[in-house]
Amino acid sequence: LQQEQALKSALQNQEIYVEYQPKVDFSSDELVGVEALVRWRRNGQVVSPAQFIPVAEDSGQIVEIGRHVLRTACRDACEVLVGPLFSVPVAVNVSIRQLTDPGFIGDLKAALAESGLPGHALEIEVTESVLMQNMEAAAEVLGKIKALGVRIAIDDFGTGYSSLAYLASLPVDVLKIDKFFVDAYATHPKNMAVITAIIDLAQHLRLDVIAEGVETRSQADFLLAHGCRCMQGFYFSRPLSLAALQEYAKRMQ
Ligand code: G
Ligand code: G
Ligand code: MN
Ligand code: NA
Repeated sequence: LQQEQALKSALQNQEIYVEYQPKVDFSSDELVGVEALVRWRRNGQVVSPAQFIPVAEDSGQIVEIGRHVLRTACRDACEVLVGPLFSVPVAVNVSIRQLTDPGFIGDLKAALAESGLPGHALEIEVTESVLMQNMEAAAEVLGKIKALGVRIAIDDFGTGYSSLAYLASLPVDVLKIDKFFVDAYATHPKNMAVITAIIDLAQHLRLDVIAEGVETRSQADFLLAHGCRCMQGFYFSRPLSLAALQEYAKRMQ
């Protein structure tokens, strides 16, 4: 309850902000997207979303926080990422509570309309486990998101035991290989097989694929050698402030 109160004033006092982590095509060194990641600066200290998202999820405050992240990300992306010479999508994470909130599609439309961001320049990241928890509701709302031209990525892919038949029926654009497999592929060779299987699956389903949590050159080399060009992780960049992203995007152009 204390955290709940604190989150409430955090929103009012604008302590909730967004950072952006670049997604890179390692074969061409091009910026291909960014992921918006929420942050809470509390008394000068940054609180991890891993700590406060679950609290916000239980209290329902995730809906308001999520709306703030979505609006901020759309506005920032319009400013920094979308132009006549340069256009890459911004990805926003959404939880099950947000996805199944009756106001979600309205919030999405409003965020696009007020920012002027085209639908195809926005991507929604939903974790695989969320989709599996609530298949029917998820399928319905994903269809509505897709109807706005917005892209859909399955986050943390490989950890959620998807039914492949179900997956193939969803209007999904991207699979994000969970960092668990990327971390451990060298020490646990079975994870190599999981990674290459996900890359093959994406190719056969004609989906894009991106690996997350890439921290070393050898991980990047391995992924590229197996047909996964797009990557995200500390090897390329940590999550950045909007100003730092702007600098990063300029250097990559
Ligand atoms: O940014 P960081 O790697 O610390 O994020 C930790 C977790 O919080 C990740 O699972 C990430 O998906 C989640 N997360 C980050 N930003 C958001 C957000 O805006 N909304 C939701 N629902 N989850 C987020
Ligand atoms: O669950 P999700 O995939 O959205 O999690 C994203 C989280 O992963 C963010 O909190 C981000 O800060 C973190 N992250 C991004 N790249 C790396 C990386 O290379 N290594 C580690 N350990 N964490 C990363
Ligand atoms: Mn994500
Ligand atoms: Na992610």
